[in-house]
Parts: sequence; C-alpha cells; structure tokens
Amino acid sequence: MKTCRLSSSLMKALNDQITMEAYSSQVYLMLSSWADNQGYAGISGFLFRHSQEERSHMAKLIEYIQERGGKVVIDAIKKPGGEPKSVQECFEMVFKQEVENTTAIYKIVKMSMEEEDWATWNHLQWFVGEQLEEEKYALSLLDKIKIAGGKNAPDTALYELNKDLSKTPQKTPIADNLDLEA
Ligand code: OFO
Repeated sequence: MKTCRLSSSLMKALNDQITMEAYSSQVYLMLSSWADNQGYAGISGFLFRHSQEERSHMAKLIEYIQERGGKVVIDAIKKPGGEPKSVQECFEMVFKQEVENTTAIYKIVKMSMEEEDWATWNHLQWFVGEQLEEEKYALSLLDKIKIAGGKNAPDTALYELNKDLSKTPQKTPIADNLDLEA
C-alpha cells in the first residue's frame, strides 16, 4: 500500500519551498551582517532574529512532509544578492524577499486546491497568515525609514530607528542566548 499521502508534484513543491525558506534565511543573515558592519546593532539583531524565524518555517515544512510519509530532499541554497547601500535599500530588499516568498506559497496553495489535498491546503494556511504578517512588518519598516528621511536619513534619525528595532519582540527561542541588542 502506498504510504506517502502527498502527490509527487506537491512533494516537490514543498521541498522547493524548504529551499526557498532557507534562502530567505540567508538573505536576512546577509542583511544582518551588513547592518552590523555599518554599526547598526539594533537593526542587525532584528534581522538576525528574523533569519532564525525563516529557519523555523523551513523546519515546519520538513516536519509536514515527514508526517505525510514523504521524503525530504535538502537542496543547495543559492547565494544571496549583493549588499544594500543604505538602510532604505536594506528594507526594500526585506520587502522584496517577503513578496517573493508569498508568491511561492500562493503557488503551492493553488496546487493543493487543484489536487484537493485539503490537509496540505490547511497546513499552508499558517504560512499564508505568516506572510501577511511579515509583509505588513516589512511595509512598516519602509514607512519608518521614509519618515526618518529615506536614503538621506540623518545619523540622528538612524540612531533612533536602530534603537527602536533593537526592542522588537523575539519569536524564535533559538536566538535567545545571543546578545545582539544595541
Ligand atoms: Fe518564511 O516567511 Fe518570510 O519569507
């Protein structure tokens, strides 16, 4: 009897999404390292924590494929793009990454609906909600930098923004022991 409860196409799409979440995590890590190097410890810590969150999304997908009797395939992660040139560009990259991830999630939701795989469809609703929150947060970052003065934000405004982001709550226990606060 066939024990895998996922179609091969859905299993491939979910495995691809594992790689996408891992890539997302790498993008946040790259941005976090850039921010640290620029002296923005608060922004760096925020991005680092988010990188860990992306890894927890990856783990959630791994667990789901395994629960459905499928096979997880860990693939290579492509290199993140170039570093930003300003805090504004950094936040634009965050927003772009989130939108790309949302698009990828929607594609699998659509596939699961077409296949009438309601368990997968239901599981993916968590990701739909999460992407909504993350896009909302990324947009709020863009609003903050716009108010601070965009690409020409003065050091005093960036100082406040850096301090503000150092206080954002931490959802991921894996980063709890790291002291990345400003
Ligand atoms: Fe995995 O949620 Fe952002 O990208």
